Amino acid sequence: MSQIKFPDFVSRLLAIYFFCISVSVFSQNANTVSVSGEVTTPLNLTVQDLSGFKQISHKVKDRDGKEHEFKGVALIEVFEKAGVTTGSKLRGENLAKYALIKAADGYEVIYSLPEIDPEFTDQVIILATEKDGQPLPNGEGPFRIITPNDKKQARWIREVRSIKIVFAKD
Ligand SMILES: Nc1nc2c(c(=O)[nH]1)N[C@H]1C(S)=C(S)[C@@H](COP(=O)(O)O)O[C@H]1N2
Ligand SMILES: [Mo]
Repeated sequence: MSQIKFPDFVSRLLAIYFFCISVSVFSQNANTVSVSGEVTTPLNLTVQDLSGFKQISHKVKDRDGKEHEFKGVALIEVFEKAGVTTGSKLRGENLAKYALIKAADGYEVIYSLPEIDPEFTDQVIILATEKDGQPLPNGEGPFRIITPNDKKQARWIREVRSIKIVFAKD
């Protein structure tokens, strides 16, 4: 009896083991946004983590002129949590830093830090997690950048996976 059941038990255990590994490998990146580079505290945030931040909404028109309400957190708050040079530290050489934002489809955009910092601008760029009261759908979320003052939507990067703070080098 046990001679027959033992290999069965082992193969089931292996199947569960590899299932768990693949779930963690494939879902971790899709469900989190990482903040890395020139930061004191690298972050890996879930939608759940961001729900603990102050929520900000922007009513904006999309590329087709249709109005949507996006909700999420101010990018500056995320940067402060990660220890990016913001506020009074955003001077001197730190003014040559930028945020490189990458999406699941390989699309990339950059923002300079003063575009994000409230000591330089009144625009509040958000890392949105909701659109019209719903979580962002597949292909758009779970995270999307919304830049209300940009006249083109090209930097409203969908499916954000990572944000890296980088020193511009020449
Ligand atoms: N990840 C990702 N985000 C993206 C793009 C893209 O190709 N990939 N295109 C951008 C461009 S050029 C525009 S105009 C808007 C279009 O947003 P929409 O699909 O919500 O209309 O998404 C922006 N965000
Ligand atoms: Mo576009």
